[in-house]
Amino acid sequence: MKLQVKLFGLVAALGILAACSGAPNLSNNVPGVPSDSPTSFSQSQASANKSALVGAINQIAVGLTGDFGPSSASPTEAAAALVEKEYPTVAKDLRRVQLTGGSLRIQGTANCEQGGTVTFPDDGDIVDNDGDGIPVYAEIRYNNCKEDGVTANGLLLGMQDKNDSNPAGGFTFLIDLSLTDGTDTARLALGIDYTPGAGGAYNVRYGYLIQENDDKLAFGVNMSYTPKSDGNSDPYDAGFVNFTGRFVYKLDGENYVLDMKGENLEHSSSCTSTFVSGKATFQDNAGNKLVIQYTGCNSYTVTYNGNPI
Ligand SMILES: [Ca+2]
Ligand SMILES: [Ca+2]
Repeated sequence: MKLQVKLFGLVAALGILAACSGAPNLSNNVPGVPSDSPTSFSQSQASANKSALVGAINQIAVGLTGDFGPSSASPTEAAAALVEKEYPTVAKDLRRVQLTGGSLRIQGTANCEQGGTVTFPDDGDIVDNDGDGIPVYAEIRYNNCKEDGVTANGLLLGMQDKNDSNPAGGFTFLIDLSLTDGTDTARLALGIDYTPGAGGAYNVRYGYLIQENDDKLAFGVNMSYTPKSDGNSDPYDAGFVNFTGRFVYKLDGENYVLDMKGENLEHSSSCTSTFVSGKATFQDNAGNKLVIQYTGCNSYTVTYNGNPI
């Protein structure tokens, strides 16, 4: 399974897992569909912002290929890469607090350079009863950890098996960090709540939230994946994605909130950058629609109320 392989790689790279009594339910903290109310979205706004919206949909297609990012050894690097284009300051802060591979071997508690701690798992506490590689609960947590003038709190990484007696029981993955740098404050949350179904189908609640001072970028979907009936035994080389969700963009004076819908977006493992058919729709509070219609790998049209933009 691509998603699980991806997360396996992440955890293997870290080389550690933890168990924790009284573990929180990570699923509750996964950023879901944002609650912000949709706003108006004019044709000129659509033209000016279409690349960000196309990028958000293409990012889902890229995620299905199993690539978490160019530097999947580090969850903060993966998160930084995800927000690099829209949110360079947050990306920079994430990299500044990023731990080195060496220090990740430390178990227990480590002191941060300028105060505070990072709590790490203890190998001896790992619990994975169903042997699927997803621990019943694991986390790496910043506790007022100060490095390079940035103070970090929260989860650098959390993982949870939703049913540790069933390898097909699903899992949750969460990054949830608060960063402060002088008077600047930022929060980054990135989560995946995965529930497998029959025959390789699955449902995912996926979302991220990036806030810095008054700026906010948020994206959340409830998504289903259905394998394509292509005659082979691999459910993940081809399939269809459907979702509903919302996109929030409040950055650099630009401000819009749109409902999102994905319909029969076709994933093909031979295309690692976009969907190859199907459509995604962004709709404002007055029914105006920006539609991305995929016609092949790296081939799509973008329209606003039916007119190409
Ligand atoms: Ca497990
Ligand atoms: Ca197949």
